This record gives sequence, C-alpha cells and structure tokens, in this order.
Amino acid sequence: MRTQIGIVGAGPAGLMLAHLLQLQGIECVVIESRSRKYIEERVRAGLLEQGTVDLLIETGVGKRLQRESLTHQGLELRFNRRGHRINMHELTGGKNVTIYAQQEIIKDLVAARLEAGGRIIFEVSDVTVHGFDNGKPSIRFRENGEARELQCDYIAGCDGFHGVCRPSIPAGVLTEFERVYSFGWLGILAQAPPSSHELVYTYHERGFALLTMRTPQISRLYLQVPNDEDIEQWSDDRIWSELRTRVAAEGNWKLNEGPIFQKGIAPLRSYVVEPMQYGKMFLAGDAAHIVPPTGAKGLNLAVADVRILAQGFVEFYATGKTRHLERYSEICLRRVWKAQRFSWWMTNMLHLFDTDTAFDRRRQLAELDYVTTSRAAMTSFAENYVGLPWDE
Ligand code: RFL
Ligand code: PHB
Repeated sequence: MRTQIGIVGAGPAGLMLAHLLQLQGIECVVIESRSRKYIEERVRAGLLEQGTVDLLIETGVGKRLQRESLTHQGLELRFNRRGHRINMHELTGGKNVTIYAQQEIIKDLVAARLEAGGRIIFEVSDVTVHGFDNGKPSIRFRENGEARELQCDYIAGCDGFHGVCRPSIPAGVLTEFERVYSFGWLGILAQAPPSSHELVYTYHERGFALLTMRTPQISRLYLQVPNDEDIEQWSDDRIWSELRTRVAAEGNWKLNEGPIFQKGIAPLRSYVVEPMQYGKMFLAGDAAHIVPPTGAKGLNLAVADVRILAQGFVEFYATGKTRHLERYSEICLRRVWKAQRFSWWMTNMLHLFDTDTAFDRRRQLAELDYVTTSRAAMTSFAENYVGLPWDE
C-alpha cells in the first residue's frame, strides 16, 4: 500500500488532519488500534474553544455541532460558598466556548471521511513506524492478523500519549518536560439536567469539583481524588454526597442529581516533548503533549497542531518546499507552552496539594478573589479560556 500521508491514530488529531488533507486533495490513510464503535463511545472532553468550533464549521463538519451544541458566554468560579461569574463574551470582544462531546466530533469526522471515500483501517495491531529518518517512511501493522506495510511520504504520529510514534524516535533526540500531580479527576455522566446554565469550577477545602454538562438532560461532573484512588470505593451515594458538600452555595442553588451511567478516574499530568518532529515524522496532539484538564485545552491543542501540520503538507505538495514543515514544531510549541502555563495555573489555583500549607490556602483564595474582581485579571483569564488567537 502507498499513500502520501500515513496517519497513526483516529483521535481528534488524526481524524481532523485527515479531514483537512482530504479537502486539499492530499491522500492519506488513517490506522487505528481500536474499533469504530470504541472510539465513537470513548468519553473524554467536552469543551471547545471558539477557534476549534469555527474551524469545524468552516471545513464542513459543524452541522450537527451547530444544531446540538450548547454555547456559553461565561462561567462561574465558586469559593467560600459564593459564585462569581466571569463574562468571557464581553471580556474577549464577543468570543464564546461551546459544549459538544469529543465522541460526537469523532462520529462527525469518521462519517465525513468515509463519505468522502477516505480510508480508516480500524482494529490494527502490532503497529511500528520505520524509515522516517532515512527518507523512506513506512508503517507496518497487522490487519485481521495479516501483516501489512503502508509506504508514505510522511508519517503523522497522532496516536495519543501511550502511542508508538513518540517512543520510536531515537534516544537523545527528544527532550521531555513533565510535571505529575498527586491527584486525578473522578468523572461521571449522570441523567440529570445541569444545575447551572454554565460551568462551575469550585474551590473547596475537601478538594476541587467541576460541574459541566453534555446536553440539557445530561450532567458531567468531576471531583478531585487522590491518584491511587480505587473507583470501586466510590458508590453513587458517596459521589453525590461529596459533590453536594464541595459545590454547596449560599441561597437557593441546588445540585440536580440523577442516575449515574458512566464513571472513571483520569490522572493529571503536564507533559511536553521537544521538538515535535524528527525527519519525516511529526507528532500531534496528546502524542506530543498532555495538559491537566482544568483549562480544557487538550483537544483544542490537538486541533491547533494539525491545522499547522496540514498547512505544511499543503505547501509541500503545491511547491515542493518544506519551509513550513520545518517550522512545524516551533510554531506549535508557542501555543502549547501558553496552554501549559494556563492549565498549570488553573490547576494550582483550584486544587488541594499534598504539600499545601496554611499559607498556600490563603494564597489560592487571594488569587481567586483577584481573578473575580480585577477586570485586568478577568480579561487575562477569559482570553486564555476561550482560546488565544491561532499562531501562523
Ligand atoms: P487521542 O484522543 O488519545 O487519540 C489517539 C488515538 O490513537 C489510537 N492509538 C493507536 N492507533 C494505532 N496504533 C497505535 N499504536 C495506537 N496507539 C493509540 C488510540 O486508540 C486513539 O484513538 O489523542 P488526540 O487525537 O491527540 O486527542 C487528544 C484529546 O483526546 C485529549 O487531549 C482530550 O480528551 C483532553 N481533554 C479535554 N480537552 C479539551 O480540549 N477540552 C476538555 O474539556 C477536555 N476534557 C480531557 C477532558 C481528557 C480527559 N481524560 C479522560 C484524559 C476530560 C478528561 C476527563
Ligand atoms: C468537560 O465538559 O468534560 C470539561 C469541561 C471543562 C474542563 C474539563 C472538562 O475544564
């Protein structure tokens, strides 16, 4: 088999890249280790920046998103049992954020690709990448147990944090930057209408909690829990009781409860690899960087990376020049590091850390007080949250 771009991984990065390339008449094949059903049901992100939404709409995969998503002009930071609204729309000159589940984007992108006659090979195994340092890239894998080889001009490593592309780059080429946290997020989906119209990020002495949503009937809720926490220790009753305690507010606000139909724990991590490219292989999305979910940047960064990567491939196939491709990593990393800073800052402001002293608690409260009262601080928060302008 031969194609122009071999894409490993059908997450948001791989599928969006395939979509952008297909629109430009560049051939690609996507290979994915999971089944179509699995990736279309995997519960992950939900919050999209304005730029991500605009790109999905502009490139023709935003129709269902426009019908079914929820647009938010602001959010709430809650501490000391009081809510403080940040009006992002007003502070950013009219930008919003959008709630639309990651697996819905996956469904839309898979459907668009298959309709356009593009290939996604699901349920492959034993994936290895070769030749990206000597000019003849190829991807080897098994499809239904049979060995296959896909030769290509370039490889896009869109295979997430635990993928094979990044570890295939020779030792000594990459520098890793990492911060691990001693806590994770327990996330649930519940059949309950959202308790607030917009997201509520809560700081509480028992730990962070986040109220978000998927639809007007379904709530998504998160609790900070220790890293080694066993989900079996969290009965539905315990989850609701802990949420009620942490998000409690003055006045007549009430947490809506309902049957929980999905739950899981995800660790928090900040990670970047530099550079995000080696020879004829490019890393995009979680394969190159991970942010803690507090700033809701992961999926949005994956989309920002492949937007830059697609521009590089377009230049190469139109002119033979690799000027833009050579700068891929440099261009992406500027945005990546700003998203890292923001996600780390929000995580630090809102979570309990093992090492916290009474000083740190006061400092966090002062930060929250500042962010919810100073127009300058709120503006900085808002412009990062809705997404910084695209880098070129
Ligand atoms: P993905 O989504 O992990 O996709 C990688 C794909 O590669 C496949 N794969 C392989 N395929 C072939 N061969 C191999 N050897 C392979 N190894 C792996 C995998 O099966 C998978 O299909 O990476 P991508 O595309 O870079 O996308 C990144 C996003 O998924 C991620 O950053 C976000 O989900 C992060 N995130 C959030 N991001 C946001 O922008 N907004 C949010 O609100 C938000 N909330 C979240 C989140 C992540 C969370 N968890 C569970 C980690 C909330 C949570 C709880
Ligand atoms: C979500 O809706 O899943 C979500 C929203 C905001 C975050 C993280 C996750 O910061």
